[in-house]
Amino acid sequence: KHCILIGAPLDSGKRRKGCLMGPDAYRTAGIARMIEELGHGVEDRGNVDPGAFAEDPDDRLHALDETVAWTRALTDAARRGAAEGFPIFMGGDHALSLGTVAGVAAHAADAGRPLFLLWLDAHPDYHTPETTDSGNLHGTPVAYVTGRTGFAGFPPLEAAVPTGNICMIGLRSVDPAEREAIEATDMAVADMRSIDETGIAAPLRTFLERVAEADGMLHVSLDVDFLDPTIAPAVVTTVPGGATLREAHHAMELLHESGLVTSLDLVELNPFLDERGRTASLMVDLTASLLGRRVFDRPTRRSYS
Ligand code: DIR
Ligand code: MN
Ligand code: MN
Ligand code: MN
Repeated sequence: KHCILIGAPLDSGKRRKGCLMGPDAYRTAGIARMIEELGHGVEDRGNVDPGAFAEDPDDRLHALDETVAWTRALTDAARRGAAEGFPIFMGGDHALSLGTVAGVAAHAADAGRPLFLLWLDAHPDYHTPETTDSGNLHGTPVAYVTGRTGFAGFPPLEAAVPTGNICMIGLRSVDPAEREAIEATDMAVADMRSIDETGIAAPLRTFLERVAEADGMLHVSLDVDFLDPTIAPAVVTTVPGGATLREAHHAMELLHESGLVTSLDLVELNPFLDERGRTASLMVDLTASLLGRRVFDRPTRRSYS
């Protein structure tokens, strides 16, 4: 595998700052060295530049113009990255997926293959700019990439991801408008209650079988708040009752074994809130499992330097 690290220090998807420090936290935690040690190629393309954008006028939608600029730049970077290797987008908050998923979907369309999307998150991020109460655009990427209306000002989608190609795992904070919209779709959804009942492997295996049957490409979007806050405290939107360390590694190992994953987002890490880099290191460890590291019963505070 040729891994392409792409930094996306986007911090405009919500009001609390700090995600701009994410890409350098992953670098400091040794993400490139880890990838090399697993026997893959790795190239760090540095950080994407969003270009010029207007100041936030403090409207109902927070930092709209800035987020649109990032979406444009990241769509391009993702489309190119997906054509050239296995892109790993180091965030940055979840608004970065407006661009990364749009770009990867455009590449999949170029390649004549369907794109599937695995959303590992406490939240479905299925608001449109019209339904969001918070005005925080990090709550909207899944609506954008599936082609929902209400995204005036955003670049038109090259290729939409069908809702039937999406699986969400880890949900436990869903706003009423999102719930209603999701229930009207054929999206596969495993909330924490269903993980309690079936374990995390069951819904993931079912989804991976569908991806394999369709010869699909698979983008994984991993939000730090998918994880329980006791193991991953460095995120502003912590929600209790998240995935455990073992559930998360198990999911990553199943993804590796499937051989289906073609791109990855690491989002919502806020290193300013971290305890000695433990959340950054955990995200790097999970990426390692996704890329083929097998043994995970090890101390989480490990150094790659
Ligand atoms: C919430 C938060 N649904 C909103 N979304 C988050 O602001 O619309 N996603 N935190 O990860
Ligand atoms: Mn604002
Ligand atoms: Mn999210
Ligand atoms: Mn979330």
